[in-house]
Amino acid sequence: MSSDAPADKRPVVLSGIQPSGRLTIGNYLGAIRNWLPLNADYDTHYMLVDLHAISVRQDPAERLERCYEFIALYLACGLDPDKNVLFVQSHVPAHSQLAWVLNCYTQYGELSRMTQFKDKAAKHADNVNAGLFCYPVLMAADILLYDARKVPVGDDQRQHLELTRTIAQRFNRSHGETFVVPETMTPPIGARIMGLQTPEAKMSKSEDAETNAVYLLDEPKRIERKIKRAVTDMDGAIRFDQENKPGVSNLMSILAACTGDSFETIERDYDGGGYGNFKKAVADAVIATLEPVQQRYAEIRGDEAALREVLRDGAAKANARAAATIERVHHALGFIPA
Ligand code: ATP
Ligand code: LTN
Repeated sequence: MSSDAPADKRPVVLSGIQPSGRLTIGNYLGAIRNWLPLNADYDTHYMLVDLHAISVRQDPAERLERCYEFIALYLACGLDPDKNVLFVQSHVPAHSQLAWVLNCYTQYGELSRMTQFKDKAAKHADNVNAGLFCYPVLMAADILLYDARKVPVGDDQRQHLELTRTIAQRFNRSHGETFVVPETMTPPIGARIMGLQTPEAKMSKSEDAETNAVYLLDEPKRIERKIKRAVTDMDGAIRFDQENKPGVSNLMSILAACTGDSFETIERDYDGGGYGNFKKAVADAVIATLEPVQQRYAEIRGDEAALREVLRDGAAKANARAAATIERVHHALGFIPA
């Protein structure tokens, strides 16, 4: 380990979200909210992965707006910059530097098997760029740069985490212990939120029709309308059964995640009362959960200078740790010290 390794000895947690689309209650209930308590036991790092986001085309003015919006939402959701390192990927050049090195330790065949690549390549057939293909290598660099032990992500990212472990182990075998081999940290049960119109598929921030997702900044009336129109079924029972009643089960998951109630309690309270009554309760719970976030957002988003100050501070901490890793890697590779 380098002599300028940081003083905080707690294990590192690291995660990130791409500034694509708009943050949904899936991102909040499945990711950001679960990040909040981790700083009690871990040295937590949360990023906005803007370098990843350019693998899909987006208007730069729109991207800039999204980046500010996402960072303001991180803060509004309760991520305290005094207790967590909050930063933007492009502010730390070491991500791109390490990604190149790791590209040379990743096989073409391995990247060809990534299901996210196959999905995104099919969706963006006119722009299957090398960045989209090498996306998991940049993600491995994000994680290995900070010696992260735990990476909280949803199921969809498991395959990328496995590849990160493979790359780290391969490098360590060739050059001696250089990287910490990270583990996935899975969110609690019930934190996988499905689409309101397509409850068989996860609610997604960038691919969905407006009515399929509840966005963190949706107004209460809009939230109520979307939940009222959510797909259910014909039998009228409020019962958790993902296979046969995916719509009702998803609404139950949302309600449980917002209120902390168990599925048994929800069934007892709402079964027999009709879907209209149940949906009203779900909408009220979502609105009440988002209200404080929306209020804080309105205060925070207006002050871009303060947001940039937070990011400068986060980048300084991240850069210090990342630079130490790059030095270690370059030494392991036999590069002349700069
Ligand atoms: P995109 O549509 O841009 O691919 P996404 O909505 O799938 O985005 P990501 O940026 O891929 O979001 O994921 C950010 C984090 O939110 C990840 O940890 C992911 O597991 C989590 N997440 C995303 N969607 C959901 C969901 N519907 N339910 C629970 N967690 C989710
Ligand atoms: N690929 C992830 C986002 C991501 C990430 C990371 C998550 C990029 N770098 C590092 C955890 C750790 C996604 O699509 N959700």
